[in-house]
Amino acid sequence: MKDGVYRNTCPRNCFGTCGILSYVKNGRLMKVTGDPKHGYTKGRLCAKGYASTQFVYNTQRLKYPMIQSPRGSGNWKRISWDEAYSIIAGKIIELNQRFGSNLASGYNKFSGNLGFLHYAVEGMFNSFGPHTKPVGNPCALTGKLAVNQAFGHNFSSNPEDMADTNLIVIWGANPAVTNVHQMKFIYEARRSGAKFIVIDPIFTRTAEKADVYIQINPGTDAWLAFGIAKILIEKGIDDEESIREQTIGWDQYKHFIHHQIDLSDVSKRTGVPTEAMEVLAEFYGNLKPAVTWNGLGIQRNDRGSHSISAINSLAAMTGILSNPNSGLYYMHFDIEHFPQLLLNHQGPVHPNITKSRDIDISNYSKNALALTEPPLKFLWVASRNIITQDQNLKSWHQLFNQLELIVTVDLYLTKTAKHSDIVLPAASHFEEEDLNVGYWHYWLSINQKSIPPYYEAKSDLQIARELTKKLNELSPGFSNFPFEKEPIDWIKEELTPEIMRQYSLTSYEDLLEGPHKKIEIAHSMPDSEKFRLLPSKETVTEQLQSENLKKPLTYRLLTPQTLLKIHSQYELVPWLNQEQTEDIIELSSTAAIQHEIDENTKIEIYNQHGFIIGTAKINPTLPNQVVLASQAGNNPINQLITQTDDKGANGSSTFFYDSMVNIRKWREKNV
Ligand SMILES: Nc1nc2c(c(=O)[nH]1)N[C@H]1C(S)=C(S)[C@@H](COP(=O)(O)OP(=O)(O)OC[C@H]3O[C@@H](n4cnc5c(=O)[nH]c(N)nc54)[C@H](O)[C@@H]3O)O[C@H]1N2
Ligand SMILES: Nc1nc2c(c(=O)[nH]1)N[C@H]1C(S)=C(S)[C@@H](COP(=O)(O)OP(=O)(O)OC[C@H]3O[C@@H](n4cnc5c(=O)[nH]c(N)nc54)[C@H](O)[C@@H]3O)O[C@H]1N2
Ligand code: SF4
Ligand SMILES: [Mo]
Repeated sequence: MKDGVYRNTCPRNCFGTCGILSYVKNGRLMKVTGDPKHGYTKGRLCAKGYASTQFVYNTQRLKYPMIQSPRGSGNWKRISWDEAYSIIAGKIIELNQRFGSNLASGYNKFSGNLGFLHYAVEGMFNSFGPHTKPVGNPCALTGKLAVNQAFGHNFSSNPEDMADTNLIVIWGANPAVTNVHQMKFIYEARRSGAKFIVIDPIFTRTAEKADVYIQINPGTDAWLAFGIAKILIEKGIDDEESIREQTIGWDQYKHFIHHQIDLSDVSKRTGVPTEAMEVLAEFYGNLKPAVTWNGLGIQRNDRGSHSISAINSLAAMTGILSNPNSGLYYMHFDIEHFPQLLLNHQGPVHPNITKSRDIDISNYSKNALALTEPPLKFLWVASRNIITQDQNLKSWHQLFNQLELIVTVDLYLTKTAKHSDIVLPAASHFEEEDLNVGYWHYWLSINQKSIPPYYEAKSDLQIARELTKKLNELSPGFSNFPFEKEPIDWIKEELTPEIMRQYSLTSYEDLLEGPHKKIEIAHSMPDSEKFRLLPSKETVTEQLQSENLKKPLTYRLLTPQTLLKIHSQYELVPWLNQEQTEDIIELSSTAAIQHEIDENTKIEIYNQHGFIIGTAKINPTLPNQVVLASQAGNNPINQLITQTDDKGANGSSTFFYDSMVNIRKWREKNV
């Protein structure tokens, strides 16, 4: 690798998808800066991005393929890549012979690296023919479906435009922690006089910056949106005729709001005083253009889709459809406009089995355990830390017991890797080529290979290529993965003439000069479409029913994202020392008094799935019914979280923020 400056892109599951400049000398990454040509991130990174050298050259990174026996013993032995491939390919082929197909082989992959070439995992499995695969999205599906239902398509406004608005209302997002670049645009709007409102059960770092903070009971946002709508409708809507024209269901919606919504009832459910609703209605009614932001936080409970539908309807009736500068934000799925050739690679046809066995990733372990003929026997884990990030961990342990071979590809020996038979060291994004597109902003950027791989690390694509060769060596024609294709070939093929037009590229090389932005960003409504106002009476009845299923334990466990990690990633980076925050459990002053708990003492939170010990922090701003804890760490909080079998009203996503726990002082005898 030549000395010099390279263009990289941070591939984390993060709103930033930041452009990075990497400074390389003697094959070593010396430092990184933000890429000033990235028009959204504008030359800045977050602390995690700036700590890239420590992420790459971390003594705890995996250097070689390793095998442990027995599984879980910690008795790891270094093996060569060839040995690893022989064992893995041998198992896949043996299972194929035993069961007559590859359905006993499957993978679990999510969001460790979101670059296009990381779909090599899916491509590699597709190349064997029908197998067992995860479908869905444990992070964002509920909201995605709700946005689709309302607008008829995926839609999220252009984030740079947020600077030019007069009102910003954030429902359940915490950008000061999760989307740091966006704060710049919010501050810009505020400097020009915009009002900034945050609605969240927790007084977050974002709430600290707001003009108005509304503390809401978790899972009740739909009611608050109905309450605001009621005040607005009763005051009289200015341009009701155009709302009627642009929407489906206006009269029904208005009738519902007018007759079924009672403000004091809303106040009881949401915990929001009527005066606060009046203030919000005043802002929504008078300040234009206005921005409404559906955070991912509001859709992590079983009423998430209702909340987003109700908020979208409020945005629709207050200007999003008619005022081009008003914005509605969630996240966009423009990656789906690309060919995604690795993801969509077609494998060989099986004589009897027409398609792969899909299992919902939000309930993967339970669904996988239910599979028979054949049961799942081989699992490949990539870009995924199941043990810290997924739920239903008891079923996961049962599933692990049933599996004959577990392979984890990762940069670090994660908790999931420790439950595997074989670990394979993954390359960091500086050690491989890739192409990245945002899911928040609309920029496309390249990721150059800027340094040689750390020890024997390889990219997921390179692993797919090499495993394919081994499979075909042992069983000719087993896989049709196009292993001869180089990363650059895959990248160039994503850049179809239509994509080049959309991102105003004349050739791939343009991206080497800097990121490119999409020229036409979808409007809220195509001319032919109408916004579908919700709720209907049925959805509200359903919501009421789900509220009536009162959970037995008292405190709702909220475990949102934290500033210095991306989920379980960056924990081991010394510059981002996380030690102090790791086992902190925050509770309200009232809960502390009730359970006679003092600050900094050891406490336990528990439910039917287990218990977690931590250090109490009394947070006087926390609602009484909420306990707050961080993800990952040594003792992952997700042990207390399970997914209900109920798919919710709108498909399936994960209901991470629906878990209930109780609190007690820690005493040795509890254990
Ligand atoms: N630093 C950092 N940044 C990240 C990540 C990370 O791990 N670390 N992860 C990235 C990923 S994958 C994601 S999905 C995003 C998520 O980013 P956000 O959209 O900000 O979502 P969350 O962090 O899940 O939750 C945001 C807020 O929702 C609140 N909330 C919970 N329930 C409710 C409710 O019922 N109503 C309301 N109004 N609020 C509620 C929580 O208290 C929390 O403050 O962040 C991304 N960015
Ligand atoms: N309690 C609770 N749990 C949650 C959430 C919550 O709010 N509360 N949030 C949920 C959300 S929003 C999300 S998005 C999920 C995230 O769930 P995951 O996607 O499982 O989260 P990460 O911790 O980012 O784990 C990704 C793993 O991929 C590895 N990795 C990074 N780059 C590569 C690569 O190039 N190749 C390979 N093979 N591996 C790589 C990382 O080292 C890491 O171990 O977590 C969910 N879990
Ligand atoms: S973690 Fe997010 S904000 Fe930080 S550098 Fe990566 S993409 Fe940018
Ligand atoms: Mo996420």
